[in-house]
Amino acid sequence: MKAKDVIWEPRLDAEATEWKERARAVAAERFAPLAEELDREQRYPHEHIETFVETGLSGILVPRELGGAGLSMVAICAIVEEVSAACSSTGAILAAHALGAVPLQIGGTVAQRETMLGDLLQGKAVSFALTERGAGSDAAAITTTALADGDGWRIDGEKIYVGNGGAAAHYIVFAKTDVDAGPRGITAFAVPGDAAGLVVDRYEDKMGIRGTLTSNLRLEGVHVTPANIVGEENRGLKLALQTLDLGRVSVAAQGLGIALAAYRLAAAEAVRRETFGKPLIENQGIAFPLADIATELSAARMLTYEAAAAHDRGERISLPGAMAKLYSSEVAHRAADLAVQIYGGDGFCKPCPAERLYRDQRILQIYEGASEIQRLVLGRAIGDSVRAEAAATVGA
Ligand code: COS
Repeated sequence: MKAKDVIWEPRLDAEATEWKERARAVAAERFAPLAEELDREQRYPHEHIETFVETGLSGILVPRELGGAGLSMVAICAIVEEVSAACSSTGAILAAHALGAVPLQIGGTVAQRETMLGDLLQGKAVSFALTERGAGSDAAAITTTALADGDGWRIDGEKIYVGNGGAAAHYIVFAKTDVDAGPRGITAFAVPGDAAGLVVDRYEDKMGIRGTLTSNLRLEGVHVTPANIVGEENRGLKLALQTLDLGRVSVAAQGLGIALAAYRLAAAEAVRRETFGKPLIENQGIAFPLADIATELSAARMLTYEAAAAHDRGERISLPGAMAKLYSSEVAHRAADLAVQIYGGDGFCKPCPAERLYRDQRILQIYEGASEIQRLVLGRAIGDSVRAEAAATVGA
C-alpha cells in the first residue's frame, strides 16, 4: 500500500481533478527539484512565476471572461495542496497571488479588475498590505492614514510582512480615511508598485518559506484618487476580513500539502530504517503516532475541502474557514515534528527535507490570522449562538 493511499481523498469534479493532476505534474517537474535550493539561498523563484503564467496557474482565481481559469475554491485548494507538498515556498507564493485577486473580485471596478487581474495573469502580483507594527491581530488598529488632498488622498504609513512585496505590480493598501471612525473609517486603495512615495525598504530573513518575499512597505505622501478605491470608502476593514476568510482556506490547503509531505517522509523512513533488528514501524511507539497523523490529516482535509465547497455554494465561510485553518496548520506542525523525530539526528540537520518542513510549517499558525484569532472568531460565535438560543427560548 502506498503511504498516501491511507489518507482520505476529497471527491473532486472532472475540472478540479484535471487541474490537480496538472499541478502535481508541474510541481514534481519544476518546483520540487528547487525546494532545497530556494530555502538554502533564500531566493525568490522568478522562474516559477514564469511557470505559473505558462501553465495557467497564474489565473486560477481570475474569471474566465478576463482570460483566467475561474476555478472553484475546491479546485484551488487541490492545486495549492499539490504545489505546497512539492515546495512550501512556491505554494505560499501561489496562494498569495490568488489572495491578491480576492479584494478585486469582491469590490473592484470593471477597470480595476481588467487592469490588475490582467497583470496577475501575466505573473504580476497584487499584494495585500494590511498589517502594521502595532496592528497585526487587531486589524482595526492600523495607523496608516489617507487624508484628503486635492482631488484625492495622501497616504502615509508603514506596512510590514507584505507577501510578494517588491515583486508586486500593485498593492491593496488599507488606510484610515476617517481617523475617528474606528473599524468603519478604513478604506482599501489599489496603489501601483511604481507610485511616487511607495518604497519597499526591507526584506525579512525568515525561519521558513525562505523562497517567498516578505517585505516592509513605506508610504510617504502617496497620492491616490477615487479611481484607486477598491470597494466602498470607509468599508475597507470588511473587505479585508472577507478576503481573509478565503485566504484562510488557502492557508489550510498549504497546511495539507506540508503535512502530506511530512507524513510521506515519516512513513517511508519508518519503514526503511531498522533499529533493534526490525523496521521502526514495527514498534507501536512509531506506528501509533503515524496512525494519529494519518487520521488528523484526513480530518484536516475534510474540514478544508468542506469549507471550500461551502464557499463555492455561495455560503459565508468565516467559521468553517477558521476551523480549517486552525486545524490544518496545527496538523502540519505535528506531522513535521513527527517526521523530524522519526529521522532522528538526520531530521535535525540540513539538508534533510523534514528539517525544512519543520521550519516551513511554523508560519501557518501565524499568518492570515494567528491560531488565537481563529479561536477568537469561533469563541465569539459560540457565545453568540448560545445567547441567540437563550433569547429564542425566552421569546417562545
Ligand atoms: N467578513 C465580513 N465582515 C466581517 C467579518 C468577516 N469575516 N468579520 C468581521 N466583519 C465585520 C463586522 O461585521 C464589523 O462590521 P460593522 O462595522 O458593519 O459592524 C466589522 O467587520 C468589524 O468587525 P469586529 O467588530 O468583529 O472587529 P474586531 O476589531 O472586534 O475584530 C477580528 C475582528 C479580530 C476577527 C479581525 O480583526 C481579524 O480577523 N484579525 C486578524 C487579522 C488578520 O488575519 N491579519 C493577518 C493579515 S494577512 S498576514
